[in-house]
Amino acid sequence: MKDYLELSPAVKAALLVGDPVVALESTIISHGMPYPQNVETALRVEEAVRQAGAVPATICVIKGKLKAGLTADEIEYLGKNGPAVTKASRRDLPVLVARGADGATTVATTMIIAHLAGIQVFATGGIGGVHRGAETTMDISADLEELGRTPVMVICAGAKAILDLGLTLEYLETKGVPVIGYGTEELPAFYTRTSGFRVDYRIDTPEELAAAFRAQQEMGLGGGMLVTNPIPEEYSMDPVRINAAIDQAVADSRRLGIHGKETTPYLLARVKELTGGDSLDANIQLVLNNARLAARTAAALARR
Ligand code: PSU
Ligand code: MN
Repeated sequence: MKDYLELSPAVKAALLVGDPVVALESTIISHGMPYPQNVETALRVEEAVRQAGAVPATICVIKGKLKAGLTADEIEYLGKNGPAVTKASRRDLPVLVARGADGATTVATTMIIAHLAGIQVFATGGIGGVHRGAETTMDISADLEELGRTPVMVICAGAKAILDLGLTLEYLETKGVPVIGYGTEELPAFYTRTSGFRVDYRIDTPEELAAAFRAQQEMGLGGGMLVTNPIPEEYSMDPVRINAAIDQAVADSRRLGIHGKETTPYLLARVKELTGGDSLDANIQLVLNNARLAARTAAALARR
């Protein structure tokens, strides 16, 4: 498997000596935000990781290679081509790699590649989950299965209410994935700090996050850990407004018969359209916030 992997010089050097590294995903660049804000954000997030004392490893598939650590040109390429780049989840990897093709990695695929590279901490915006209506569509993101099997800590701002948050938590419980609230008892809902659902545990420091992850792995439990970090108060959105936009987006996707891998990108883009630029600003700020926490947690894990 290592033959398929290509690390940037900075990532390789850091991993070799045990310095902290933070994985970052690329579907958020290609499918999660419009150009050029996607590229600007990806570069700012990398800088935030560096400022907080870790090496950023943005992950994607380029010409069939599983890459950890991208150049600014590679990030520009992913951002500029946007949805024309294949959104690559676990099931997409075999054919993309065999063809020498490109792919933007989802949370699931980023976890796979991070683990292969030896990276334990990964920061993103929101994860995929159980979609509303999944009891008939069976639309459940491969991100949840990956959290159940791959030993990477994923730091996000919770999940968007485009999903069924209650069912998403049930699924994670079944898979044995600890859901941690960073400084909160409540699951944050991406744009808002609250959702009405409780997390499993509240943890207040990067050191305790690191200790819990270390215990999970040393006991041989395997699987990942989900850390949900609420959006900073000053950037959080009005729940009534954002939830109205989300309900509208879900109704539109049903009317249009959107399904499969198109569902999440459609909903993300539609919510953005319906809320103007505000949701994009919130999105950018929460990713930066997660990147900083991930860097501090990776540093705590490296300090043992
Ligand atoms: N949710 C967001 N922003 C995102 C995604 C989800 O708020 O960018 C992306 C992530 O890459 C995630 C993927 O892993 O969508 C999930 O897609 P699906 O639901 O098709 O598994
Ligand atoms: Mn799906």
